[in-house]
Amino acid sequence: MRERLQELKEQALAQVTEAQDVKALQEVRVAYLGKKGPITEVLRGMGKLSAEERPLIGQMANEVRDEIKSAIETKEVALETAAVEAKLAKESIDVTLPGRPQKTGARHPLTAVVEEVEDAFLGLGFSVAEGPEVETDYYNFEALNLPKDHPARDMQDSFYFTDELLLRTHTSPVQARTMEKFEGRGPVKIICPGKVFRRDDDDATHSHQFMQIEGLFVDKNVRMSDLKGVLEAFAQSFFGPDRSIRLRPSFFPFTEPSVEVDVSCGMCGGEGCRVCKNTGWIEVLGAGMIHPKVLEMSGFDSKEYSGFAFGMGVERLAMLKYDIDDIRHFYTNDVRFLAQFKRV
Ligand code: 2U9
Repeated sequence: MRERLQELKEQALAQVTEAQDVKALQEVRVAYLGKKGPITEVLRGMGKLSAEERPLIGQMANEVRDEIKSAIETKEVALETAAVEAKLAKESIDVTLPGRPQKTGARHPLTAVVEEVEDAFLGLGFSVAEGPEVETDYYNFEALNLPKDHPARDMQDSFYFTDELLLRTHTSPVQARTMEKFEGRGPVKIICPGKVFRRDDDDATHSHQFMQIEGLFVDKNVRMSDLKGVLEAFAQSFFGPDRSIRLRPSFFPFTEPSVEVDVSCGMCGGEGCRVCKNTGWIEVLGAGMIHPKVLEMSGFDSKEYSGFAFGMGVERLAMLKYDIDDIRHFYTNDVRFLAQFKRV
């Protein structure tokens, strides 16, 4: 029986040494130490032994079992450690390698310009207001003193859905809607950026969809000098502190008096060059004192309140600021164009 136990021990330990994975070890465990294994069998057969031999064989069987068990455990730990080490080696990262550059996007130049204009006006106490792109005839035209026979109301010039609904042709209806909400009590001091739509053939300077920023300030005692001060502060914030503005008479149905606002040319400093067509000035805005009829239609008493309003095209601002020669660049999404507006 001693020889049998010795033989079992050697066989088991040899198999433990050979085992390449935990599964093989498990098989050795079951084969030698399991309930139906040879060592259990030896222990069961001890009844047939003499009284002297029984404790000796019993002790030996226990020792063999413990030795096999401990060999399995030691090997198990070794296999697990080896597995972890192999995994770590496979997944190791060389932190000294140069990183892979990630491609980042950039704000669209029109978004960047809208945000710059917003910053300038927020600094002057204005808030940003928004409204629907699909408008009613009333807010788009009627409330702005655009008479029924005005060319802007021509079916050929606007995108109509029905007689009453169209894509807004300017952001002015947002201002009319906002004034209405104030129920005749000022001040109202807002700018309204957004997309507008006009039936135009697209070319280098025209687009059937473009962006506008309009604004107004309604309160008691608002004067033309307030208009000039605000627009000069805006021009200097957006184009640079060395710029000045000038006003020229104009006409809009929603303002009286109305003006065109020119900004001094940044290229030649007012001397005259190709950018300003030798005039020293560049036209950038339209503005004026809000027509009393428009104030009244939006619920303000024109004897008590007055206000100024202004409007500008965002693409034109961007084209002037970044020397872009074709409005279609903003809408064709060529990354070679867009990537130039990345902030570093
Ligand atoms: C209300 C009252 C008055 C908005 C104004 C302009 C002058 C103007 C154009 C400039 C270039 C639009 O993008 S553009 O074609 N805009 O010249 N806009 S005053 O006046 C308003 C608006 C709303 C209730």
